Amino acid sequence: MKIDHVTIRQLKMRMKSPFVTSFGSVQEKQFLIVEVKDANGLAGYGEGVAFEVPWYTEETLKTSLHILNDFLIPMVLHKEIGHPSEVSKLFHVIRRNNMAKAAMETAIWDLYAKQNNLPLATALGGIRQTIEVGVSIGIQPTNAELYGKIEHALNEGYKRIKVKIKPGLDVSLIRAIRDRYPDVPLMADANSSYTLEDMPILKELDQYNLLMIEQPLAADDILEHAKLQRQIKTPICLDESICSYDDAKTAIELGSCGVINIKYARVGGLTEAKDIHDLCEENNIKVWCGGMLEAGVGRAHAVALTTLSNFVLPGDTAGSNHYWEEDIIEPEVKVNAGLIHIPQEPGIGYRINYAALERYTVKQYQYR
Ligand code: OSB
Ligand code: MG
Repeated sequence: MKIDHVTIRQLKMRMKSPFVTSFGSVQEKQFLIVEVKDANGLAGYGEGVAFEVPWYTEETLKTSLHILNDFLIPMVLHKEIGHPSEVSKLFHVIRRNNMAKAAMETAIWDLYAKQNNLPLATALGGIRQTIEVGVSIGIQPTNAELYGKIEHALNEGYKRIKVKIKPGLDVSLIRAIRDRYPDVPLMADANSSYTLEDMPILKELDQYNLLMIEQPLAADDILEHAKLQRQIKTPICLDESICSYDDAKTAIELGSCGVINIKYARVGGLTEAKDIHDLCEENNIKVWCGGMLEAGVGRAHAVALTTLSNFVLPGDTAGSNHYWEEDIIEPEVKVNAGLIHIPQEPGIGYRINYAALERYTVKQYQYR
């Protein structure tokens, strides 16, 4: 396949409410949509999900634009690409910058699937017609507001609740939630806010029957997570620590986790995500699909990825209406009784809502 034309759009969309974690808050979200077109005008889409501030990983919206503009686009424009799985190898000469890479790599996967008249899920080797979905609830100003969000999510049918914790907002919060909802499938995400010094607090969480605790320690603490996992019963799920297949291999060998949250954007694209998925499957490590507060294009890629066989736990792929008044795809991603039905149309399976896309675009760059 050959790419004849690339368009990068920078979008600004306002979320229904701010999303707050241990590292910061987002409501006005700026992100990128990459469009790749072949000579026939067929288009594939990817989303660049880096935030404006480098708190989750070192990338930002601006570094993504720089890496795409100066390095990644020249590597693919007018070049012969055999298969989308070759793109991540091509990008190996550029270190890290995984979200920029994923924005381009996923767009190429979408185009490839459309050229071959296949749903992306099928092109990736997916086996599911429906996927199970949970929600991730950010830190709330009050417990009453948190309960309101939990109840809303449960009424909508979401299959598990993830809440954010941080030092000072942990044991008492989880205890309060457990008292109110004794049987809800519940997990906590610390977004790297603890150290091994906090072992007593993390041990105390063991009594609340959490499905897992996500990323308690720093991103580069793979060894420390192994030490922690030996001391606590609750399975550790790694998020920020796993940026590549090699990270996953190290974590598995050291016994740093029982679960991995796979985000294709954090690992550089769908091919690397699939490789990590396969490695986990061989090693009996369960995986689920994480989210980056994506709009529809990014969500669609996450939904397709989740159809692979070892995505056995509900993911963070909440429906479009969870975050947005209006999404940039049609139909929007819909969650019914906690399930998303996988679209059967070629590629990501959702059409672009061009009117909405244009309305949210604040900058646009063309490459021919
Ligand atoms: O840690 O999983 C995380 C959002 C932004 C950055 C990091 C994380 C999250 C989420 C939200 O938890 C997941 C989503 O619904 O997209
Ligand atoms: Mg996380």
